[in-house]
Amino acid sequence: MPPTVDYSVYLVTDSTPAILGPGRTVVDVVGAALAEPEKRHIGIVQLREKNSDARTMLETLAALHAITSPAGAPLLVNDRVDVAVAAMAQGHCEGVHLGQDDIDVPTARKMLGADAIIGVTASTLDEAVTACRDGADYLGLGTVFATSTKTNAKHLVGTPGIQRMLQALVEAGFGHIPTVCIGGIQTSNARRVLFQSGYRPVAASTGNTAPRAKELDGVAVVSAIMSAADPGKAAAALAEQVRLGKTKGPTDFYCALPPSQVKSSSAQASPAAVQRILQALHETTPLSHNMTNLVVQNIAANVALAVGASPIMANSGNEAADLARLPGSALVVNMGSATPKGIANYTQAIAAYNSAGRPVIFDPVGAGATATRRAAVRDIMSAGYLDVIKGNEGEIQTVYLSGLSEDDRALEAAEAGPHQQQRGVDGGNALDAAARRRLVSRLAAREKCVVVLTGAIDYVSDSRGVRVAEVADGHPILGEVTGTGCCLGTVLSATVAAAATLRKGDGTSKTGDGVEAVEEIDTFTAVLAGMALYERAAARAAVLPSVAGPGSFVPAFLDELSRCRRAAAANDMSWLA
Ligand code: 3NM
Ligand code: MG
Repeated sequence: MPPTVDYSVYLVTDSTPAILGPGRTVVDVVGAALAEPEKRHIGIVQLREKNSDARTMLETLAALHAITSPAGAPLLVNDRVDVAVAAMAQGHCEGVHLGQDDIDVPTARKMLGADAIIGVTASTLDEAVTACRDGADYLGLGTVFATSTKTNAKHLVGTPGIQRMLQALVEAGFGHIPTVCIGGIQTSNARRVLFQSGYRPVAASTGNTAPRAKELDGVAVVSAIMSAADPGKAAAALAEQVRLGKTKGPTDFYCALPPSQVKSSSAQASPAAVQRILQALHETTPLSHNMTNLVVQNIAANVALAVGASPIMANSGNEAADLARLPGSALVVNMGSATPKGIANYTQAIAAYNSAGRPVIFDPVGAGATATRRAAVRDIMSAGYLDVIKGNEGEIQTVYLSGLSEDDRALEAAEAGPHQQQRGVDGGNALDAAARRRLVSRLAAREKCVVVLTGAIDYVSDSRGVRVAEVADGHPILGEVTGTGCCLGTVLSATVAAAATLRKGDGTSKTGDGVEAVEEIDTFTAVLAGMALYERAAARAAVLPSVAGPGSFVPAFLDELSRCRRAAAANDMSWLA
């Protein structure tokens, strides 16, 4: 039997100068990375040399084993079963890692014996399940994100692809086989990658026997450690992010209800919870950082002020790190005027907010309209964790389809009807109520974030895809003023940021007036609170005697937003009735 391994941080070496940097060797860097063996930040090491001869590899393995062995980390060799056989005979190696073009697992097992660790890289469901059937001890799943370390990466699978592979393993009876993911994993994204990749079946919707959940056991990295100025510090930081990803997910993700208690039907925020969140908003004045389109800058800033937030309209990604550090800040990425430079700014800002643990609201404006925008959606979706995705039917459908494999897309098309080519930023109206519910729930469960599909009735799913709320408030006049959809994103940034201030570091609620239950203050509830304020204010303003049409509606709407928020802060919720 191979030894038990801690796969949390799996170091894969690379000796190319571009990765290693000047004046250092692989042995130097591995030595620095494992410098604190008692802390065991790295559980396993793989020597990966694509252009080295066997004799040199054996020498390097001997030098590495003198470091890895005292640290309790097994040492594997990439691709080369022949080198592994020789190194194991010398006592300098514990196994091999095989790609799909290398010697097959059963043959490698015969060559290396039952105690060798044999790992396999898998990019598809088939490869993953087959490797387990063949007797692989663990799997490396990827490529997760584009990486300059492996330039010939064939399949970029993203976190949804990892999730599907974990599901396939569970369903094939291989839920016990450890897995790591590889490709573009850094300290900045490890936490949310661990969280988003996890397969967590929705027990409530599958009936009697709940299938088992499966999480990644860890991450495999090259550049995150091999290129780090201080490899020991990098290993420690990465180990900490993996630990947090396994236990808590992204900082702002919070859903306290166990699956057995959540309702699969409608859910609404209680007036007490809405009041508590709006009061927190009023008292803390969270920063709403908008990276938004040219059309709505002014009205979105005014809406932010009206609901009690502090708006900053800043489209440069360079500013994001400073803004993300401010207490209570939240980011809105609205891709309405997306340009290639703009998209690079968005992804930079998303990474900064993810690192700071602050919420991100994504508004995929006009997502399906052009090939450029569809590409932008893919770039943004792979840039980081998005706490809330808000859009109309066409936009949400585009986001959903963009994360599916070709096969799954065909299945979806057969089930839900063909995806319409989106015209401009119009909503699209192909789906009935049941299909809209299913869409928000599936996208939310896959991305593990709150999803809002706006329309005459809005559908809001919690981040498990279990609770789907319907919001049927608002007024048709909102459709006669430009930017009212975008402004909802700004309001949601304010309420989600305010809700975060009501949570303690461990994610549970600070006790508040009238709201005892911790589940009341999750991101889902914060979104429902924002929508309640926005739509009720619109409905109230639209029927005022002073409002004769869209022109006079706008100032009345701003007044009502401000009035309702101030009333909530003063414990008066009569406006919501
Ligand atoms: N294998 P970095 S991606 C070695 O997809 C390797 O199988 C991959 O490097 C796969 O951590 C990869 O620097 C490179 O992105 C990972
Ligand atoms: Mg290989």
